[in-house]
Amino acid sequence: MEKKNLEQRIEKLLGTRVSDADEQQLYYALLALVKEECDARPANEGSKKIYYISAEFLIGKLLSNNMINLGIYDEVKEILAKNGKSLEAVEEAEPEPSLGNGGLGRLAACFLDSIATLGLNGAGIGLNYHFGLFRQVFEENKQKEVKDPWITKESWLKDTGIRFDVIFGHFTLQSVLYDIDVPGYGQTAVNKLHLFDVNTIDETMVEEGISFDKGDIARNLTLFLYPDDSDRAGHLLRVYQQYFMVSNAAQLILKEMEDKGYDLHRLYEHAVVQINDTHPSMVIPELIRLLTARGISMDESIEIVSRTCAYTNHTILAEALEKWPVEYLEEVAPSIMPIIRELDKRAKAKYEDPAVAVIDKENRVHMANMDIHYGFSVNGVAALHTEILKDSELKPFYDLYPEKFNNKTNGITFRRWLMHCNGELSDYITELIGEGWKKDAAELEKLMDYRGDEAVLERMLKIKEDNKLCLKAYLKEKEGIEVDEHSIFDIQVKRLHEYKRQQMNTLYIIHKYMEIKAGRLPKTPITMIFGAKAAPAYVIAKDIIHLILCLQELIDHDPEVSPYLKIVMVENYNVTKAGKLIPACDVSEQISLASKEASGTGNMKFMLNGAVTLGTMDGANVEISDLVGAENIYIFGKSSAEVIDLYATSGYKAGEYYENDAHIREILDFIVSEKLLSIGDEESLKRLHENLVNKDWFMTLLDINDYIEKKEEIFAAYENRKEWAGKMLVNTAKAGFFSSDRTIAEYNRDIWKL
Ligand code: 26Q
Repeated sequence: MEKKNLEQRIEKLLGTRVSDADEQQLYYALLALVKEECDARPANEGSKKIYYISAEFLIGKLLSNNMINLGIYDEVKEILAKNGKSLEAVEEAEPEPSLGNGGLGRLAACFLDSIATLGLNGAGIGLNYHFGLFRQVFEENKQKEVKDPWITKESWLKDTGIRFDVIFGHFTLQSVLYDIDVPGYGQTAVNKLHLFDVNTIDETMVEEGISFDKGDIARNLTLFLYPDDSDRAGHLLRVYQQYFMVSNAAQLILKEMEDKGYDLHRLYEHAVVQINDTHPSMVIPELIRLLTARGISMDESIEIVSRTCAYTNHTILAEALEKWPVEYLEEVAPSIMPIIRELDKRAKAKYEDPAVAVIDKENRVHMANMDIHYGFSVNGVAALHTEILKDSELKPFYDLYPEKFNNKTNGITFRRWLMHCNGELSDYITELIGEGWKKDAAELEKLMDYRGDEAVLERMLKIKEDNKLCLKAYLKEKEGIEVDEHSIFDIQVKRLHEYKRQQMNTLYIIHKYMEIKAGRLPKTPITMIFGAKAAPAYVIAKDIIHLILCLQELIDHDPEVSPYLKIVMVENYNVTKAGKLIPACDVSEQISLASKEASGTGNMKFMLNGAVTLGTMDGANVEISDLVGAENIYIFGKSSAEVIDLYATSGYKAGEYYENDAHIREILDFIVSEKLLSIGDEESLKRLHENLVNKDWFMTLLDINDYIEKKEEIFAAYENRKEWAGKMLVNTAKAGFFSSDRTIAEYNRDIWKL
């Protein structure tokens, strides 16, 4: 970009002087500038293209990241500053697109950034949800869901003019394709995120909160991401969304292939489809359908598609492995049902084991099973996760197709999760080791040379303190919450799920509260920060949020405890808030029940920003632990092998821990104590207490004592500031492995072969 013209270009787009414009005007002008700049750049080319299909792309705000990638961020910041404006204030004007739930969606967004940054010919394909995930508000210490519109008159969306028909059982809808540009860091070419929508969508049909008529598909199809799925209408709507997404994807892919004049008999030489969890799995039968409709035989079509599609598994939780009743598919997508039956017939003819059937005895289609038989690659998202898939969860498949299985440990884009969210640390790293790490994250290892350098360690501590001050100001402004920047910032932010065990962290807080009440005070005050949304129909998850909020209120009003312990539950945790919280963190809570967190990616973001992990040997924590060494991480709890064994033998009984351990009993009973019942909702607190004592499916009590002990240990370690700074430095230095550039390079080397 013509550098000296930048200010003039912005003023032309503004129609006024920068100094005279407000933040909203500046946002729109910069949005237009970035879009113009992307338009002027070529697309990545190549004889083969990766199509990353995903029901979620949790892209977050794009302005600053796109400017970083285009190389104009610093200059725009300066231009604004010169005119008395701050880029941070302009960022506030951008609405955040919440087009994902959590890890899987955010991973897809990081991958798009890295695919573009590596200059690979690729595109994302998904849906243009008008409201995305709900916005969370707290009322009476409970989560309430409200819609979260993000599409304003001017936005990142560009109408491509491309339209396809999608034929459902009872009607046909026409799609509208919007594109969002994806510039890579330091690249001239730009990729696309393709988001399909329907032109009949009706935003006015949303009633109270996030409820709407689930039956009116033409008007509701792309209103929300995964609406409440507690009933049949909700399930059907999800299947409608999925088929709409993949039918459009398949039509777009074949159109691009035909436009280029490629021979569809050799589709796999020019296209590779990555199926992000099972949500896009119907792309397999849909592609087969379209190929047979073009005159290619069924045998050959199956062969072609099987050589084109690859599947990524993100979870071993049974409830997340999709199995759709044949009856639903008959209603939504009758044209692919004969193909799914054919795929099932062929699989059954080859393999008798009912565990690998595509259609099971209850007449449900197992999406993952279809993906594994009719795809050429199956990958897990962290080393441990892939081993668990091979050894237990997908063992029957591993026995059939060992060559298809591979691991791709997740990663994160350092452009957003360091350069943008933690400018001070980024600049300091550059001062120490040069610019190279921005293109090759492995170079962060060079920081290891400074482990014994007191001045460097001091500076690391100073930067952390500055970031804590920034967060303090942000929380004060946004949530009206006052925190002590001299306290330890202990943070657990992620979706609320029992397996992630926010409840265990909460039980620790009760423990600490009782300690303080008994006069045993922490050396340094502790601030426990949470951020988490619960699925609207997930009752126990909402009960846990309620407990955290009630404890927050209790402690805030207790002058004996509040100087030493503070709970902050941030409202509506999202990508933007993650960017503010992560740089300020001292202790990163990664405490899932071993074997249950496929990878985690928040753990990587915290580590990169110099937080020390308190975690179980689960997901990517295992790899973090290997990288930083035992002195620089705090690991506790039972191993995945022990946990898997406990499930297999039904060997865990929460009630026994409750009966036999007086301290555990005391902590748990506090949930239904007079003190809490006078603040909170009796039904909710009693239900949670009862669940923990009698069910506790994710084994909180199994690890609680170990956890309390380790947490005391990590807090004690914090007191030795110099040693702590050394741990921070090692964590940042070793985080290079978790760059999504590395992950994408591996996908390309082993799977996509572009
Ligand atoms: C499936 C069927 C019906 C309804 C909903 C779903 C559904 C929706 C979303 C199932 C799964 C998801 C999202 C899963 C997810 O985010 N998994 C996370 O993926 C990350 C990226 O690989 C990992 O780091 C996390 O460990 C994993 O939990």
